[in-house]
Amino acid sequence: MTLRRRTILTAGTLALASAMPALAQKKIVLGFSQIGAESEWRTANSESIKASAKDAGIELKFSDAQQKQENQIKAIRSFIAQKVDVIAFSPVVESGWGTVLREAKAAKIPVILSDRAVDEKDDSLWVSFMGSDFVEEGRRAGRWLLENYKGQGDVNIVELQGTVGSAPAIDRKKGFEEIIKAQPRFKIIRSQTGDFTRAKGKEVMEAFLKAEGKKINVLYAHNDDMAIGAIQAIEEAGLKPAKDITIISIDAVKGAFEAMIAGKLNVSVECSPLLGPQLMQAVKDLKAGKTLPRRIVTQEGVFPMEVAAKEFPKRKY
Ligand code: GYE
Repeated sequence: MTLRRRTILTAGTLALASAMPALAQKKIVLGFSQIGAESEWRTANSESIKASAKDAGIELKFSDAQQKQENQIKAIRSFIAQKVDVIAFSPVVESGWGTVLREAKAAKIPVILSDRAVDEKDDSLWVSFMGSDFVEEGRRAGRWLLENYKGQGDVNIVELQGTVGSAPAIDRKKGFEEIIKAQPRFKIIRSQTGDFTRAKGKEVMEAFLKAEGKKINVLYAHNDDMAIGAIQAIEEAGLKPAKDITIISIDAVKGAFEAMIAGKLNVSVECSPLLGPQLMQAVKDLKAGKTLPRRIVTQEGVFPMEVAAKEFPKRKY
């Protein structure tokens, strides 16, 4: 009796062991469609995703859309054709995703939204959305301004918006306006897109300065890169950034910390691009049959100029 059981056990163990290499070889495949490389934030986000896929042993198919929605749609279709296990993407704009998301759903491939949201009524088209609360970031920028602005009288604000139609541009504007409307002396006198890039941020700030000159008291930029471009424009116009014009931006990338330490940027509201580890965890959880939370919100802070030098060595992006 004892002997027989031992024999059976051994045979079972052997069968399991021979199946192991085949199981171990079958890696989870994740297709990720990235927006592009428009900002320091985006570069850090891509690096985070690539590094954490490697750490997690997930096979990553990474596609860069060069900021074009049509390229993202093509990438997603190719992931469907390749039968990847999971698709994740950061939608450049909010609208226009219904058709391709229905194709993924029909192919039974789960979709995770990373960083930015879509504007689609049918929320069964994605399993989870992970990323920042952009409306709250806009509110934080607005609150900092109301609490810290020293001057008297009317406050003329110029706004550099992110990519037209993108979730962070829409929401950061909304959250900021919601807060500043409590004090009517704070007025947005000009608002235009700088497409989240340094070059456009500089170009549009030059136009603002030409049109409004010394009337401008505050610049609110939807990301650090545009603020950094604008700082150049302000200096070239013979004005002192962060002194003649108070500058508020979002992301808190290293470039912003350098600008704050140099006394040229007043505050940056944090938006973390380090979404890779939580994305890989979510992919693994999905494959293990778990249900993901519908919304995973990133925890973030606000960094004014006064703390920049102390915080800088701790920054990871
Ligand atoms: O703030 C900006 C980037 O979607 C949160 O995109 C992201 C934004 C980020 O280009 O720098």
